[in-house]
Amino acid sequence: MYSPHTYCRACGYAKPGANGIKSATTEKLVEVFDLGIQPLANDFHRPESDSAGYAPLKVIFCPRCSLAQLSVVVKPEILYRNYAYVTSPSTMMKSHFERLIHDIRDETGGNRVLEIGSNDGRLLSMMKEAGYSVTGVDPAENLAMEANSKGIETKTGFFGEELAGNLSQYDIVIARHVFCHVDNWVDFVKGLESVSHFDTLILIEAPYVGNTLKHCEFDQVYHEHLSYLNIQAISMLLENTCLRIHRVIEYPIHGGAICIMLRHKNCDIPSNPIINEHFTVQDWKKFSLKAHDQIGKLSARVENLIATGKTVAGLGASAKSTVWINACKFTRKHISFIADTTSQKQYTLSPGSDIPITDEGAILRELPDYVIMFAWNYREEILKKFTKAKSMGVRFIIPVPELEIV
Ligand code: DWN
Repeated sequence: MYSPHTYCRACGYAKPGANGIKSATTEKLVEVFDLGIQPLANDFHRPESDSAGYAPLKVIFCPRCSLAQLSVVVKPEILYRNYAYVTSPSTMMKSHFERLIHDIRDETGGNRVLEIGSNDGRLLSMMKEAGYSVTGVDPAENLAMEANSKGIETKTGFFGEELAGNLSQYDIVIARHVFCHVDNWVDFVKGLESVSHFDTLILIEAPYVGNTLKHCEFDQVYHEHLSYLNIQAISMLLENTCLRIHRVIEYPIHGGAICIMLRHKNCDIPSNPIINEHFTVQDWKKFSLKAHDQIGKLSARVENLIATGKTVAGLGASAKSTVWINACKFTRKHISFIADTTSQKQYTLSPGSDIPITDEGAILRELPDYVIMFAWNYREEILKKFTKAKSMGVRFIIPVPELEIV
């Protein structure tokens, strides 16, 4: 189900035989954060079917390029062949896509778009409406079928050099929240080189490790997220390729993401100044202490609420919710249900627990005393949506960046 990951996928640190080190290297990646053996964050399954399994959830740190990465790689077929996460239909996501398309237009007049990890085609549908010619690639058969049924041409498969060889070249290549899910970055970048020409704009968007550390967003650590993106690691990864970092933009989506724009080295459009960053083992050790403190705080708060006869539910069966629930060892005794808009998650169980996922209407039907907002990254939109429930006494527990009750 999973294999060990022992050397840096960006700069090759600790890779035996790399950089002329003939014998087994004495270099070692540093363990910085450990949540123990955990279920797969998106393994929402019906009570009668088996779970996909469990794997160690541990972050290791590269002292050369500062890339934080997981100590194991779960087989991608297990994680993505039938994927439960669909791009959010939220207003916040729509606004983000409008901003992204605006920033792309600012950079290039190109029209042919390839999106890698295109999910159900939500972004590509918007770009098609804006006049772009669009193609998607996604390994999830269920999502590719959904996108194709909406008229968004989507190829099923894992992007890399081989799959890229069957594609043409594009003016714009987008990889949103997929690059950090990939184990073999060298192969992925070879694929990017193959589908791009000297004038192509490439966009890699991912949660930024600076925000993960700053706001202690430890619930972003799960088996899909093999790496926690920093710029220095990308810079070192690209050294022996025909690509360079062109511009970095920060976006508020998903708890604070960055979009690293790449261009070909022989493209004469000048690069923009890059964010200065420096992450250390100490930053991660501090993060780990804070994360375990946050876990203790939410766990104690919920235990206290149920001990005093209060009812607690959840909102947002996100991958992040799975991390919280298993780290706090919550069961149905603590959280009676989690409400979610995603149809394929409803009437399943939260991975690793007996907590049922149901539809959002349950909040108004059951009127729990408290609701843990596991989709805290959509805080404002959710609080607006549940104004009526709040007026009827429901209070929201927001766990990130600090435990807060509103
Ligand atoms: O990288 C990834 C990010 C981009 O998305 C993937 N590996 C998995 C996924 O992570 P996530 O599941 O934590 O993403 P979200 O978008 O934070 O999940 C939000 C969940 O909350 C969804 O299941 C939808 C649900 N939701 C809801 O029920 N009511 C969301 C909103 C805004 C709502 O009003």
